[in-house]
Amino acid sequence: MRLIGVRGCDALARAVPLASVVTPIACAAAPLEHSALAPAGVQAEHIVRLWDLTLVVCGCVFAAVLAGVLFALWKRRSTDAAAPPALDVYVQPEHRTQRAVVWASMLSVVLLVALIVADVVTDRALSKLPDANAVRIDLTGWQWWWQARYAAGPSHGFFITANELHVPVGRPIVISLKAGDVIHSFWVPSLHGKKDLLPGITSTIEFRADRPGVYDGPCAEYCGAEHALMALRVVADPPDRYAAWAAAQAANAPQPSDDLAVRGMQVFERSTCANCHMVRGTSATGLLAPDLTHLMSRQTIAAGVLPNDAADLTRWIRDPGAVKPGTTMPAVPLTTPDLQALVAWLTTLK
Ligand code: HEC
Ligand SMILES: [Cu+2]
Repeated sequence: MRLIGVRGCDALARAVPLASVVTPIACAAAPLEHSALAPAGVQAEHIVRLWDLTLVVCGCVFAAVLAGVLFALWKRRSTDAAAPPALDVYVQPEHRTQRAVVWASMLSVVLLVALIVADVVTDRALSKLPDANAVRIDLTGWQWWWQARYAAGPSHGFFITANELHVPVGRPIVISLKAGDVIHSFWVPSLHGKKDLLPGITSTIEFRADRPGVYDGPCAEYCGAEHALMALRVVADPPDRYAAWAAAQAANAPQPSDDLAVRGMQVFERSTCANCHMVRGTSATGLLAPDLTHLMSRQTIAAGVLPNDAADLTRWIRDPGAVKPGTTMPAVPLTTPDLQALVAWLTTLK
């Protein structure tokens, strides 16, 4: 049973005007998938099977109850309203009705127990994903963005990125979830159910993407004013593409070649940007904000709020609070030529 297919961009933008603001890039590139009913991995499949079973059982019970009510109403209407009420039922109990109630109650219990069993079986299946050869990622939720640290792999070193996870198709992914400030919730419905990120506690979630795609994961626990502007994206790539992406992420930022970009890098290094942001290969080593070493490899900035291009980078840096009121990134006073140079350099961070 698949009630909703893969979410079409145009249809989505029409149905939810805000979504077109929050996920502007999705429509230009691969469509963003966001449906627990169209699973893209084994964990989401277990969950959709449980959902299908629950829907069928509850649907049948609902239909049966409705049929019973309609039958009773119809029977009531067909009796003669003028006739005196039959009081003998109070003397001689209605054995047929009693039996029907007992059977219906027993059936309800059996169906509820069956659903509980299905629930437990699903839970056990979810915990059985083998984690040999897993990709390990530490994900921290911050108000209002996601920081992802990838453990070093056989072909690449440790690296940090933000808001966009890449994962290889067919390999288990083990994510340690932490909250930097308040409670957030990881929820990529095409791949798995929800898991909260709790301050002071590390939880884990394991899943596997079984087909390539771009999966949408809005923060699923109210975490403050910009909770709705805290999108995570999981890009599932074929293994070779993933390997190339990871190797590129682990490399240092390219050295700027033209004068404008060199000047932009100097502006970044000597202004407050470098206190919060890290760009490996420069003197900027801040860890309070998204790692910008390979900024341009991401499709969006500010956790899915703006497309990642020169115009929107300029708009963001000039006044982050206008785009995302309450964000901890301040508007850093810069002259227009400095800002232009800065953006020119940022766009070289491929
Ligand atoms: C006080 C710390 C702080 C300072 C200073 C700061 N930023 Fe940020 N920056 C942040 C935070 C936090 C975010 C994430 C905001 C969000 O997505 O909600 C961010 C996001 C960004 C992004 C988007 C990154 C992404 O992948 O989404 C860019 C680009 C950026 N900052 C550039 C700059 C530049 C350039 C400067 C200096 C002019 C600067 N920042 C100064 C904290 C800071
Ligand atoms: Cu959140």
